[in-house]
Amino acid sequence: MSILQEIRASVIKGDAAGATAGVHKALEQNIPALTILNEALISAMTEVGEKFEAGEFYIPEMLIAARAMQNALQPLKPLLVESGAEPLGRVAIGTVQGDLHDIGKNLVAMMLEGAGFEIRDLGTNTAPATFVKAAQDGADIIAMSALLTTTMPAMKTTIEALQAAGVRDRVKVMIGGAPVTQSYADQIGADGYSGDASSAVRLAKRLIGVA
Ligand code: B1M
Repeated sequence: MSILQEIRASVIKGDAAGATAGVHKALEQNIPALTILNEALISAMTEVGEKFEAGEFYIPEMLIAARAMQNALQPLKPLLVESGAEPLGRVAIGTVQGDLHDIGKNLVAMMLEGAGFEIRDLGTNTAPATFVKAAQDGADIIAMSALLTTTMPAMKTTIEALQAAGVRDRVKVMIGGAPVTQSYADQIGADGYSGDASSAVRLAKRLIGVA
């Protein structure tokens, strides 16, 4: 079994120590951090989701796999987040109200930080009022993540709350997460959508006019 397959298997079975040790080993073998992230860690979570859908995994298995992934991300973080000079802009990022998924949101935050943005992480289950407050406090971009079809509407509610508070024109709004699409972004009046953490960086730069 290759080291990437080993890491993948460790995450799926929720072996945090094994997954983290595997990442260290892969780095020693000079495997790029992004390859480890995409081909071992994210790929493992995709399989965990498939197993959940097939009724082979339940919530506890998803939780321990998520914990293994979060642990295994730690040695990659310094490589994905290279410190920039002046911040390009301020991003307030959160998972929307009702939604507790944070791995994708954390990855997007990490990559944006690596690209030179200043990040304010609002966490999960973020109320529209919390996004509004972040906009009032000077965020340039409001970034919302949703993993559930049932929580996507909170993105619309948040944009409406920004409008109601009179700060919608002061910020750019970007959205993402597995069920989110460009057409949903257009429908709710977001300024942009991206499907993964790398394109989120390109989008954020475009939104504030630095790319
Ligand atoms: Co949940 N869950 N979960 N879960 N979970 C999904 C999302 C699901 C697809 C599983 C499945 O059925 N196949 C399904 C959603 C179905 C749907 O709505 N269509 C689901 C469900 C149903 C649920 C519960 C309702 C289960 C229940 O209670 N019956 C429950 C809801 C809890 C809640 O939030 N209120 C629930 C709970 C959980 C756990 C807590 C156990 C755990 C989360 C732990 C954690 O995050 N700390 C969990 C997990 C782990 C998953 C899966 C398996 C993995 C998610 C993940 O981390 N993916 C997931 C299945 C799947 O996604 N394949 C599933 C890896 C991550 C890197 O990808 O988050 O997509 P992702 O992020 C990507 C892109 O989407 C994008 O970039 C990231 C990096 O490339 N992106 C953005 C994300 N945010 C972005 C923002 C941007 C731009 C890009 O701009 C701002």
